[in-house]
Formats: sequence, structure tokens, C-alpha cells
Amino acid sequence: MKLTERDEWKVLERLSETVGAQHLRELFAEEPGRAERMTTEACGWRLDWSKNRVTDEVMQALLALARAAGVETLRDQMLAGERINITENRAVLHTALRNRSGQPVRIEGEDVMPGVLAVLDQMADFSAAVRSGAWTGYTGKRIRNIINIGIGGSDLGPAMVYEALKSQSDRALTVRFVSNVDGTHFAESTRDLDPEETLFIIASKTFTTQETMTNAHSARTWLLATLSDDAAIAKHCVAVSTNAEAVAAFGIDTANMFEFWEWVGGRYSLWSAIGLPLMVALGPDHFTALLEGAHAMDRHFAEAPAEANLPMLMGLLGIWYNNFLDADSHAVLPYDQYLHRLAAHLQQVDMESNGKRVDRDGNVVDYQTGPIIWGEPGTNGQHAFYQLIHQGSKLIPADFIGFCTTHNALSDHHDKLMANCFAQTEALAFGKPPEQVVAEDTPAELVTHKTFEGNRPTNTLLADALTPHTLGALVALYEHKVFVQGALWHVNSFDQWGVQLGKELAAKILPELDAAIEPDLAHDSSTNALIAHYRATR
Ligand code: G6Q
Repeated sequence: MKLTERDEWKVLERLSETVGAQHLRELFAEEPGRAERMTTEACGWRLDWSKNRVTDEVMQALLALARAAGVETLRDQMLAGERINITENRAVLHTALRNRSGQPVRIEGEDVMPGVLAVLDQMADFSAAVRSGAWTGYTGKRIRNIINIGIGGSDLGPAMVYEALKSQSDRALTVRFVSNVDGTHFAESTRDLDPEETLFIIASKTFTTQETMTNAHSARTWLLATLSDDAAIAKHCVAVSTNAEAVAAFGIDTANMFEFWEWVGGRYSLWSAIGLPLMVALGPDHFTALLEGAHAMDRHFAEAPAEANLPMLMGLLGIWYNNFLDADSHAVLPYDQYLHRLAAHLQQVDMESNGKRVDRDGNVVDYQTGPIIWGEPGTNGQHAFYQLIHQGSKLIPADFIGFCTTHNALSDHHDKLMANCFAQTEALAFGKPPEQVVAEDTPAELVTHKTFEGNRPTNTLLADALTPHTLGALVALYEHKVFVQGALWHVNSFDQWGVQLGKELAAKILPELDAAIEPDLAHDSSTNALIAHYRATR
């Protein structure tokens, strides 16, 4: 049955006209214990979802819709290793990568856990060797620089986690992530480094991605300019891939290859060997704690009742705004500078997963799917785009994420940071009514300008500290939130044909930019002119 024809959908449409029109001021006034009742804890996180424009009736209706749409069934199928990525005929088992239960995880009878654990051991051995200095460069110098070359799923997750957990990393190592095919990225990331002390991790699931292969070849050239011997490559380049043949063809000894599997989607791969730069930077214990945090969230997602299930709650609240209150986007606002790449990672997790307009049966949907995800750390965002969230004409639900302690206790910085975090959610929810603006002796002509309507919904996620464990749980929470929404919308959250298109299009134009004789351009007039101008000017 079509989602929009379900009774549960129609109930929510009706509720959007009644509850959707109620103000958070009223909802809080009606129930003094609202915050306590609408705070849910799991895996070291405390989610206060009381500042959302919902009632019990709305939450029950959302849950009923999720059940009718088979969200829990699909979740169980995913965790059981069924091939729920139907357009690529693959299982979706990033949860197996962080399975710490000792229990098998099977795809069609075959347990994937021995392979997962063997690669984790290989990663731990390698990172111990690099961290201790036992693994040296070709000339015997200690490795001091780790450069990860990868893009998209082979970059964003590890780059985000590295930044997030920098305080717990080995500060003697310089760790950088090169992704863009723009030579500037490679050049600026290597200009101050000594090739004799530099190790490249070439991370690519397919080992065919243009950007990564181009940067990998430039890495080889850069190394050989100093080391002058092909044999040096084995000491300065390792690979993370599912494609052993292409790794060998590149000239990397497959003994220095870290494997993962087709059932690990790029944007869900930081838990696999794609996390190798993290294992090296943080050490095996911290990497294991990251996996344990994610595993705890996996268990919570699988086992907690839907009413107290964090991914389910956050997913359903998002559905309410996206499909019934016309919100187009969702902001992620971490009040922690270490999380400055979180929004970028979640953009990929969410928008690549649920940016689909065709459902699992191939039909064009008649409802909104994935939201636009964006955000920056607080308090910076407050001095930039929060204006639009407070007083603009768009509804933008937001997640505020903070910690009760800091890794950098510098006078009263942390209290000020968190005071801002709490104050923003308060102001967004309750606003400033015109009576109050008038009472502040505001000139009459400024009253409407200084009035804050409020009723802007937020979640607040708090943990005691930013640790590998709480970070692992947080990222898994968002992954499962995205799952809940994709399952409810009946889209395949695990393919990415849009990314494939980009990979093909540039490959066609590249030879035309560089052809010795004027190529016969057969694009549209705009693209033809851009290519011709570039050729004439380059
Ligand atoms: C992620 C996407 C995409 C992918 C990159 C890199 O889910 O599939 O972002 O990760 O295109 O692909 P490779 O790892 O194959 O180089």
C-alpha cells in the first residue's frame, strides 16, 4: 500500500493541523513534568526531546506509521544479514564490523565475524608497529606522518573521528586526510613533510575512484622524487580496499592491504579497515572503545522498546517535521570544537542514503524523503546563520549536542559554551513575545523586528565527555536514525547511483580538455562553451 494512503499517514496529516499549530509554550505550560518524561537515556547519551512540537498522540501515530511501514521488520532483516540493499543485491552489515558480542553474524549461512576480527588484528599489529617505531620508512627513519588518501566514505568518517578524538591521539604523529582531486589538497598536505618519514594509507573500496587514484599516483611520484627506488613504495604505502587485484596492479604488496567487504557501504565504513588511520592515530584500545560504543547503540536500536529507542525517536521526529510540518532541512549543531566535521560526515550518511525519489519498488514517491543536513559547531554558528533559524520564515529543526566536561578546561570557557547551548534551545522554543519586547521599552516601530516567535523545535543530546565510546554511540545513533527514516519512506538507503553518475561524467570530458586537436564537442551549448573557453585559457 502507498505510504500516503495509509490510515496512519492520514491521522498524522490531521494532527499536523491541530498539534502542529500548538506552541511549545502551551505544551510546556500544560505539563510541568514534560522534560523529565521526554528525556531518554542510552549508551552514555541523554536525549531531551521535550522541545519538539509533539504530543503523545503524535508520537503514537508516528510509531504506528513506522510499524505499518515495516521499519522494525527491515531493521531485523538488516541485522540478520539479509540482502536489503536490493539494487546492488548486497547485505548491509556495518553492525558486524563493531559486533563485540562474540556471536556469529551470517550472510546466507556464512559467518562474517572471523574475517572481521582477523582484519582488526592485522590493523592492531600494523598500528602498534607504526606507533612503536618498529615499522620504519625505507631509509630506516621512524614514520611521523600518516596521510590518508581517500574520498567520500573513504575519507569523511575517519577524518571526522580523527578530529573528534584528537585529544586522545598520539600527538607525535601528524595525521592528514587528502581527498580532493584538486592538486592543492595534496600539495598543501605534503609541502612541509619529509617523504622518508611519511606513510600513505590509500583507502578505496573499489580502488578505481579517479580522485583517489590520482592522489595515490602523485603520492608515489612525491615519494620517489626523494627515495628513488620502487622498492620504497612497500614501506611508505599501504592500501585499504575490497579490490586486491587493483591494489597489486598499483604496486602495493597485498600483504600490506587491509581488506573489507562489499556489504560495507562507503559511508558506513569507518568501523572497517577504512578506520586504519584512526587505529594508528588513537591506538587499538581507543579504536576498540569506538566500536564498543557503536555496538552498544546497535544493541539499543535492536532491543529497546520503540518508545524509548533513541534512533527510533529521532528518526520519527524528523519524519514529523519533514513530511507533516514542511521542514526541508535539519541542522546538526555540536557545542564542541572537536566535532567540527560531524555535520559534514552526517551530510553524507544522511543525504547519500535517503536522497532518493524512487522507492524500493521503483515507483516515484509522492512524499518528501531525505532532508538537507547542515551545521557548524556552536557557538560559531550563532554569529552566522542562527538568525535564520530564530527569525526566518523556514522551519529548521535542530540537534544540539554537548558534553558536561571538556578536554580543555580553560578558565570558564566550558560553562560559557554550554550556557550558550542551553540558552539557544530555550530561546528557539519559547521565543520572545511582543508583550515582553514592549515591556523592555522598545520603540513601537521596532517591536515586530525584535519579537521572536519561538516554537522552533530542538533535540538536546548530552553526554558526560567526548570519548571514543560516546562518539561511537553517537555516530551509530545517527546511522540508525537515517535507517529508520529510509525504511519508513520505503527507499533503499544503501545505494548511491548519483555518485556513480558523477564518476562517469567527468571521465568523458577529461580527454576533451587535453586533446591535441580541437575535439568535436557534443554536449549542450553551455558545456561546450565552458570546455572551449577552458581549453583556450588553461
Ligand atoms: C559512500 C559512497 C562514496 C564512496 C566514494 C569513494 O557511501 O559510495 O562516497 O565512498 O565514492 O569510493 P571508493 O572507496 O571506492 O574509492
